[in-house]
Amino acid sequence: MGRSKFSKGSPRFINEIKTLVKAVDYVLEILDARAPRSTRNPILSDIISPAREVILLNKSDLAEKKVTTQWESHFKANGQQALSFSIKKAPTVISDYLDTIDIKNSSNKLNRACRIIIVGVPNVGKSTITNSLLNRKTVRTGDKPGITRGNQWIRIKPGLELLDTVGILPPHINDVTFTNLAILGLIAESRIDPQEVAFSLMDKIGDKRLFERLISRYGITNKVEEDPEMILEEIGTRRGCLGSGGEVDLSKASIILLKDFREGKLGPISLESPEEVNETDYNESEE
Ligand SMILES: Nc1nc2c(ncn2[C@@H]2O[C@H](COP(=O)(O)OP(=O)(O)OP(=O)(O)O)[C@@H](O)[C@H]2O)c(=O)[nH]1
Ligand SMILES: [Mg+2]
Repeated sequence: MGRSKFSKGSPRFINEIKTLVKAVDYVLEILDARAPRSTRNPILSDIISPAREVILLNKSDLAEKKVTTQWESHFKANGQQALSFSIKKAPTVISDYLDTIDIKNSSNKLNRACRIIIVGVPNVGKSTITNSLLNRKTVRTGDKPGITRGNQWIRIKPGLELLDTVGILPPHINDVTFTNLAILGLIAESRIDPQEVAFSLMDKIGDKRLFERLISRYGITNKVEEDPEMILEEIGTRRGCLGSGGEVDLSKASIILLKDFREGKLGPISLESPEEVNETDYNESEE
């Protein structure tokens, strides 16, 4: 049923990251707390042992607290080290966490600095986390995928080096993951239809009975009967998204809705929970 979607350009980076991951002492895999399974790279989880990996669920300010807690427990129940946080709200959380790792001891044992690598799909906050560990130097961050263009080693403190990496998507992405990544804005615009993605987001909002958030955000007064298409029409009318013939441009309205979701303007919304997820939806089209 599911399509296999090849993400152009990834294999080169995947191989490079695979090599680096094997050569370092610890791996911090950053996930988006709104969609931890969809933002996890199965290729990496296959090659990293849980003892060397920490799963960091970032952007918890944008996700539903209860669901994020469930994800953290889910990973821990599977024998993985996991921590959820918002680096924006709690900028010291990772440096505090690294203090718990016995860096000095590891670097003495290794006879060189302890090396940590930060990996993850684009835009999950890898560089923001890296910056949180630096005092003066900064690396570039930005609200769109693909900001970091090359891997860079940074000396955090004596005995500790950290590598901020380029965000990569796995080479094969199934339908459920593709939809979640598209809602999060991680799939190239040329590969998606914004209206289709907005409908998928509204399906999720509807399932959580959160339509009233849309109604109040956009000041909708007409009776829209929680109908996604009508809501999109209303957003378009109210935000002046009109086509050349004066008709509402649903594509432009969809882009507004998606941008608002991504920036948290609709309130915290989780796109997937460990309970809801049907593993076969994720696995059936993977190669
Ligand atoms: N709301 C919120 N935004 C965050 C958080 N962490 C990072 N961001 C924002 O997410 C965007 C992407 O952050 P980056 O640090 O550039 O992400 P990255 O993973 O390095 O991205 P690439 O280099 O493109 O792979 C930026 O606009 C950050 O300000 C967070 O905890 N909460
Ligand atoms: Mg980056």
